[in-house]
Amino acid sequence: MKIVALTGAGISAESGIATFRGAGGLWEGHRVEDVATPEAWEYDPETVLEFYNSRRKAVAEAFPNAGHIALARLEAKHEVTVITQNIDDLHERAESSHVLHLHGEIMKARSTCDFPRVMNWGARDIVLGDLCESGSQLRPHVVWFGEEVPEYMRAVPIIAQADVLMVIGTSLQVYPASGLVELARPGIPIYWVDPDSDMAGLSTAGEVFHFPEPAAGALPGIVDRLLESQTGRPE
Ligand code: BJW
Repeated sequence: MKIVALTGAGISAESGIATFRGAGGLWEGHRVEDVATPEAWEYDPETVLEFYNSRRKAVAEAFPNAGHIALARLEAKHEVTVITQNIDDLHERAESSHVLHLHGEIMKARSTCDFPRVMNWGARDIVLGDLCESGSQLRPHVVWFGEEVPEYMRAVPIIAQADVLMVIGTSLQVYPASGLVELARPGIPIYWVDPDSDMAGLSTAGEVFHFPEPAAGALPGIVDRLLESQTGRPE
């Protein structure tokens, strides 16, 4: 079976990485909407770099949790793609083989010249004065509000071909990632794993099975059943 997991900040919450919205979803008083924009970068790049430097450090110190590890285990029997909105590398460190990052990767840096180059950067800080070969300032390789989401077009056919979709730890408040769920084929099982029960963002023709639990608790059992299942349904 082709299984696609669309993940958001909630899957990394139990690894100690804060979510964006709701309790704890602030960074020193900043909302992500105020810091993760090209305008913020233009007017106050130092604050933007500090925001990402502190988050890069948090990611480097974190470990994949039982949720990330369970998803990787699914590959023993199924063709699995993880489409994540997260910029952390916890799916990769849990050994998921096919991970598509819609909103970029914090361990990479990108030049700000006309033909931007992406480079592996690792856990160290990016500071003003870190330049690419052609002399432009480096920035985190992430997608800010108002910027295009280049990986979106790669995600569309992957979702559209899924036999099973898992939607894990995302509020589905950010476009265009939020619209991907609507592209699932009618009737396919959709495992929605999120302690929040507000279905406002979840518009789909699939058959939704809600697990209102933290991902690290719920996913190991769900994965065990999917490894046994012939139909992909949680019977
Ligand atoms: C748990 C849990 C546990 C907790 N276990 N679960 C007005 C209307 C509509 C759209 C727009 C509008 N104005 C502007 C827009 C467009 C804008 C947008 O959507 N804005 C909204 C805020 C309204 N989008 C854009 O600008 C995007 N670009 C764009 O649209 O370009 C045009 C385009 C058109 C067509 C095709 C392609 C492009 C770019 C969006 C970039 C978003 N970037 C960020 C920052 C990235 C870098 C960084 O990380 O700093 O991405 S914002 C932030 O939100 C981050 C996340 O990936 C993203 C989504 O958040 P997520 O993952 O859903 O987290 P939360 O915190 O919201 O939810 C966590 C969930 O976990 C909750 O449900 C909890 O209950 C749950 N949970 N513990 C399981 N233990």
